[in-house]
Amino acid sequence: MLFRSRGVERFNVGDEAGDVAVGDINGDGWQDMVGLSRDVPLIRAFFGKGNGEFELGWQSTDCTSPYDFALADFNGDGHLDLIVVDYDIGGVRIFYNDGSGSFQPPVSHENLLESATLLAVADLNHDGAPDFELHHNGSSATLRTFLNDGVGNFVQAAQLDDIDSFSVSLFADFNNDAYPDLLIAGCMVGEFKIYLGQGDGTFQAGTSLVTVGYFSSADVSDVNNDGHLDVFACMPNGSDTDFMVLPGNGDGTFQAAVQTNSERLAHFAFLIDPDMDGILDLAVTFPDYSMGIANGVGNGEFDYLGAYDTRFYIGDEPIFFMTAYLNGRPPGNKP
Ligand SMILES: [Ca+2]
Ligand SMILES: [Ca+2]
Ligand SMILES: [Ca+2]
Ligand SMILES: [Ca+2]
Repeated sequence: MLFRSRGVERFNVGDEAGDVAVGDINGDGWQDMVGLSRDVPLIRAFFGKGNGEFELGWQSTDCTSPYDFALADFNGDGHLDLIVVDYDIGGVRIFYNDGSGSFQPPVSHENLLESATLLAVADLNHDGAPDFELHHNGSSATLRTFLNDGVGNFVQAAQLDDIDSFSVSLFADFNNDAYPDLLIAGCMVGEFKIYLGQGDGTFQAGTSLVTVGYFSSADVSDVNNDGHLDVFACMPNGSDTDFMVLPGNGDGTFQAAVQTNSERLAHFAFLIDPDMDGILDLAVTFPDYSMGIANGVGNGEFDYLGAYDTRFYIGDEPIFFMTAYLNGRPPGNKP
């Protein structure tokens, strides 16, 4: 596997940049990127040219304290819209896409959840319209879900009050009933819980899967290729790092954790398949701001030491990471 760097291309979204979202915003078939800065505040979209290059396509300062964000078509017109959590209004602002890659001034939904900082988007009731959950990262956390009527009006469906502080949340269908389930894990205690979706935006009582202590990143995918979604976590612990995979059984239950123990420290790790052999590998970032690829074995274990053969420098303190087909259409031309 060979990554050919064209040099580091930097896309400035200001200080205190957060995550990045990828999707075809302007409808030309190429993947575009959105990023934001909390401090300025500033939101910017960069349009992909299909060859790995990007140009600034749109920007807005129409937000007071933006945190998390995502791309989804909230009004069902076929164009990806941008939803941004705004801490100051305790809610979200939705920038509707006019189809050319320009977003209209945002529609604000205020007072949905005080101090909201994080969101996840999924179609919770399977009606074709994306819904979302909001929660905040404080000492006591609450999570609320909101259902979309199909044109961008939202009503609260559920509230979970026993959320761990500093938690991540991911939607995935763990029991194969087509309704998104919710995985919530608190980064400090490291308790992973799933809440099975009931198809109406509400959930069954949470089930604790495992408690691992501090972890830096978590993900959901079928790591061991048995057709069932598994849970992944990267757990740096001072001098070395454990990678954990909880193999799912496809019915909402999980097997005992499979762990890869390393002898060296990694910061973050994310599941990707850069060599496209159908086995998920790990993109691992290291304390010297380089990253490498740890090859997946296919059973939930990883060849961690291999990551040292593929290291390349990416820049100061990488904390977020994602992969996408930036220089071409995804296989099968999936959206
Ligand atoms: Ca839309
Ligand atoms: Ca829905
Ligand atoms: Ca489900
Ligand atoms: Ca699996």
